[in-house]
Amino acid sequence: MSNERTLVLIKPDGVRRALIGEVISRIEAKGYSVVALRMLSADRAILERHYEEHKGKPFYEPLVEFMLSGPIVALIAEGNRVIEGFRSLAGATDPTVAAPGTIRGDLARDQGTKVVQNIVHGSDSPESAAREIEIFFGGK
Ligand code: IDP
Ligand code: MG
Repeated sequence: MSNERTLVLIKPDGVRRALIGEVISRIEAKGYSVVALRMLSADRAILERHYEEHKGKPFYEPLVEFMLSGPIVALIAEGNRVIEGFRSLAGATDPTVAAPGTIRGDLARDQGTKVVQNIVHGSDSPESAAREIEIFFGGK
């Protein structure tokens, strides 16, 4: 469907490194539309909801702490197959092996931290997208 939507987060490492424009440029250059955008300092409650599938994993607490370490940008990107398409733009979770040409492959590397710092989050399914868009853009 042409109005498919995904939730993208520019994580604190991306904001600190002044890559907001770079990430948004890649989304727009690919042809997707940015239909909502906000910058925020997430609180623990919002991050626990967002990352609930990872609760109990060894990187969960470092992940939440990392996401609390500075402001983030949340945006909704829209377009046909944007969920899959943004995951493709983002590249593999591990930036060391993420393909060159992807956001993570071009702009991130292993920093030796407990949690992988990889610039962006993108929803992984229509169900995740709906749930995550509600968390960051619902009800206010
Ligand atoms: P994704 O962001 O590519 O969808 P997920 O498996 O959903 O990857 O993990 C969420 C985030 O948790 C990742 O983007 C990364 O920051 C971190 N992460 C995932 N797996 C590991 C790991 O094995 N070690 C350290 N951090 C990880
Ligand atoms: Mg994920």
